[in-house]
Amino acid sequence: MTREYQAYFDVIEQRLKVIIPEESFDFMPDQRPLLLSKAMNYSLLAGGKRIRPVMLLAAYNLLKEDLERAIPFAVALEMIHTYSLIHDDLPAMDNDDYRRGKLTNHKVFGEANGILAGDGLLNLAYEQLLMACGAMPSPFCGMKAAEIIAFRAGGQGMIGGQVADMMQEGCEGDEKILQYIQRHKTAALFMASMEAGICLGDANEEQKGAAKEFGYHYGMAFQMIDDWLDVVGDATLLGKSIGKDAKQQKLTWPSLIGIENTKLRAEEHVQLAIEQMKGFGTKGKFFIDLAQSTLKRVQ
Ligand code: GRG
Repeated sequence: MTREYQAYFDVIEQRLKVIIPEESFDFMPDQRPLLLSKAMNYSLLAGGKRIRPVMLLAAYNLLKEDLERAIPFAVALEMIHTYSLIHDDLPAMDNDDYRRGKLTNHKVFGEANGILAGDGLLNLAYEQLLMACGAMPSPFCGMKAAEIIAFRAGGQGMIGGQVADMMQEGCEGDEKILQYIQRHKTAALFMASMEAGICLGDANEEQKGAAKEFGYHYGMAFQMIDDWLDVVGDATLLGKSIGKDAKQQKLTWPSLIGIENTKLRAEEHVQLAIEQMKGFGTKGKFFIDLAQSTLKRVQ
């Protein structure tokens, strides 16, 4: 973790730790039951890398210095990501026992509470976004950033990618289908990080386009490396089970083009991501290092 990444990471952690207080509010009006707060915090505070919110803050910092304005958007994005992991791990989806090095949410709290903890995080994310927009002197850019996050997380984004991924299990796929799945299931939230962050920084159209493309190429490389690690990674180091893609007959890059070509393709996406940072001068270095670091996981 670079010093800059650590600084963004700390800001996110501090905010996430206090957002869902674990007090005994059972049966008090307008309060969450303690069980729900615990289930939401269990996954939210389970030690994620916080890449998406870090990217959102760093994208904002490409253009603006203060961070405060962007923090609620970053926090909301991490909540959406965490809800998607909780739901993805459910028996009806990927049926996983471990996530972030711990038992999955439904393994600890039961399936129904797992679903509801995910729902709770998703709703809290939108509450945060709306509150942040409401507090802005001129909310237009906040509303645009919130719209981007909603779009990329929704049916034309992450949820669509997840549905396509499940539709494809056990079927013979091709590159077009796999591109669709990974652009939406994985890259969409990275695109949201970059687009929302830069939008909050009052970017021009060219800057918005470059940030979006960075998110896309970074996300594609990220998922390719994830697929690669699912074949040859170490479950203890990754904090999750491996070999699941093959067992579930998932359409992945290693299954379609082979393990070596997957790595080469990831390298191409990293290169394309880095090129997007040309217009940002020395400020783009954070993202260049970030893109290069994805490949270090397979070296
Ligand atoms: C349930 C709507 C819905 C969507 C699920 C996120 C997702 C879509 C599925 C999770 C499984 C998966 C392989 C997703 C691809 C993205 C990915 C590798 C997520 C893990 O992200 P990291 O590595 O995790 O950033 P941490 O724990 O560090 O946050």
